[in-house]
Amino acid sequence: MSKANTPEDKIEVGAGGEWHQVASGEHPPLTTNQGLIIADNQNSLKANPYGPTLLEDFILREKVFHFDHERIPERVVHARGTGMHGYFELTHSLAKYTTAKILTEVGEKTELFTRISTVAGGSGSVDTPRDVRGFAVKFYTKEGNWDLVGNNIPVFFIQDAIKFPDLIHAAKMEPDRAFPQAATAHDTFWDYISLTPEAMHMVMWIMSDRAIPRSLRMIEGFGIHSYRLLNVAGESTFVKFHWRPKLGLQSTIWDETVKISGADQDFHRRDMFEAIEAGNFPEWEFAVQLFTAAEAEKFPFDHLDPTKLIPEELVPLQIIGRMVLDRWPNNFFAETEQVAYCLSNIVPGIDFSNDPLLQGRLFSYLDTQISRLGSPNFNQIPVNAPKCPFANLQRDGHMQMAQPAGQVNYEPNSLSETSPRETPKDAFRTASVMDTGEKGRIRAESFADHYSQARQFFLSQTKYEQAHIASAMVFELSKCEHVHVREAMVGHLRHIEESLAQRVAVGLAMDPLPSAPPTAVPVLDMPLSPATQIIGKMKDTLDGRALGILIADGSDGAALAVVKKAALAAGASVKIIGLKVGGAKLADGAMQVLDKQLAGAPSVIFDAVALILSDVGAKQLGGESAAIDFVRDAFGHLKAIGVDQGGAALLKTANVPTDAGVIDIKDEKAFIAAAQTRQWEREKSVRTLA
Ligand code: HDD
Repeated sequence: MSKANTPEDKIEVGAGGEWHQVASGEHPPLTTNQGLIIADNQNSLKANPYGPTLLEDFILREKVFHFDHERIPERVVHARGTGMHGYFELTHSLAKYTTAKILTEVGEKTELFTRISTVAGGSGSVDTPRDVRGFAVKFYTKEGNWDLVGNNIPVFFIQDAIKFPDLIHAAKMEPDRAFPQAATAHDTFWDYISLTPEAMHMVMWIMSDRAIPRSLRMIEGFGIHSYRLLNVAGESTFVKFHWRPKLGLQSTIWDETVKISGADQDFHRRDMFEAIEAGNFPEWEFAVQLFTAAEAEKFPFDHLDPTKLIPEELVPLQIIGRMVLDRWPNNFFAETEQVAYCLSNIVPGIDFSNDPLLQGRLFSYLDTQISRLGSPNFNQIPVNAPKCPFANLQRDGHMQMAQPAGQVNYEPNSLSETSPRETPKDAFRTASVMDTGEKGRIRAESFADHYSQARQFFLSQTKYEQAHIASAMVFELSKCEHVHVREAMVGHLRHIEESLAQRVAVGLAMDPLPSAPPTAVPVLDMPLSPATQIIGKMKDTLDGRALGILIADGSDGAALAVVKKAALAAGASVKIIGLKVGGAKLADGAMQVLDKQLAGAPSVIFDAVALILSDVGAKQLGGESAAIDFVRDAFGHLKAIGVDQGGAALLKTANVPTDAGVIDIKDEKAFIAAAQTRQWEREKSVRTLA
């Protein structure tokens, strides 16, 4: 709950059919749903002190009845999500291209609700599996709600919506055994993918560190499909939408993210909550790629194929606005769970393209809300209701909240002076596009190239990122029990890049290399696109990052204060960790209260660590496996480690070597500089890659 949003001295109560606020201390009486005041909320009505509970107890029955029905079906995909309120502000007008007010009224702030999610896991699954992140934004514009429902990856697995149910069945837990939860590392997923060559570009992205983000505040978002913008003259321009995080991109290391999943199941949700609570509102730039149909003709790929992206180097991004997330929802269920994104929520001046995946999605999202929310009136739920006027003659249905008055519920009519009418002015228009051709279950020939952009992506990565892709493939395929599935995947990799296939084959002890499947068209060497890197888009900063300082009895309080101050000044959040949360006795005898107990605060939840320890403290921690893991993992996950003499002694006990990323905290500036990035050069010394 954001402090700015809900004053702590107010709570909401329902009365007279409405929820309203009362001052704290007032304690409104607890009532039934009918308003009957309840005297005893602890004891059910019994025949006598030892006797049976009476069926007559309607207060008990009402309470338990409601509880029994509290859950609704979770989303079939993207069940685990974190939602935030915020606003969009336009900084550059696209009036030349569109009539949409949200894209033309510079300086205008539009309220929005954003939900960021994982895809495969259930609603209670961990925040940090290797997975795509959904990135859905509902803009409450003056002209109706506009839902932009994208992901943190700019391409998708499949080219046609008819394949989606199979893709998701294969990716989610296997139906006979009901595991693995929230993981693609299993046979059915890779079996399906190996038989779906169009997925190969997406495979490169999900095997990259994009699928293991450090924070939801440090991911990009993409609308993926081409949409159309329509201007006053009715001319249309194609557009792709992008979100770019102000904090830069940042990912984790695979071993680290596996351990984060154990240390803090809610790692991403908590990170977002704490940032908003602290007033560090996450922000994204909103950018567009604009291109005409004639320009699209010249692309060496079809932009209507959702397994392709338009490299930023080919069509540069134009930044036109920003999104700020500044308010945590008051109630998770009411808002984050009940928010219903529909791709069909669009505003005048924006229109769809013929992308076959987008066309299928237009049906699915509206349809699924009936299963989830149980009624076609889901649009009346506050988080889904538009904030502009709306009026129509749709009526009735389960859980109808509106009570329209009058005789007329049809159009046209001659009986009402006030009933809503068709209005061409400011209305939604569809782009006038000529579409002719032969009907059939067909895939365009221009969709046939499945490998060139996968190759372009792989070759555009830094050597570190390439190594991570190879290692991720080895990890995932090692979890496949069917050897022919592993072989089929390595066969595909040969089309993407032979050296990648070789690396993965070595990692799987697969010899000889399996043959590559036939391709419909030759694989092209496309110009590299460094904009697809994470490392290229990382920011050397502690802004939004966390420093963990490990101390014990006897630690130097002055040194602690200096490091903490420097880290805070650099924008980090700082947590002090030790054996007992109540405190540690510093060298000068003062008690230092701790933020976290060591057992619950392994180094994986921090971006950099400092070890400020006396010789006695180092000895004491040297006997604690949690402390040994703390420093070994910090080193293994390429983090900067600040040490004093005791800290260095603990490293020695843990057999952790020193290198350029292990820094004497006396030079706090050097430590802070190193803490702003990962020690990539260290990686080859700590693990075999691929
Ligand atoms: Fe989807 C949810 C993103 C293809 C069917 N999808 C959903 C959400 C996101 C995406 C972010 C969660 C929304 C929320 O937070 O409530 N989906 C995508 C992207 C796709 C995509 C970026 C490809 C470019 N999806 C896709 C296809 C279909 C669906 C092809 C069906 C044919 N998606 C759904 C769904 C969900 C959904 C079943 C589940 C819950 C919901 O819609 O509201 O309708």
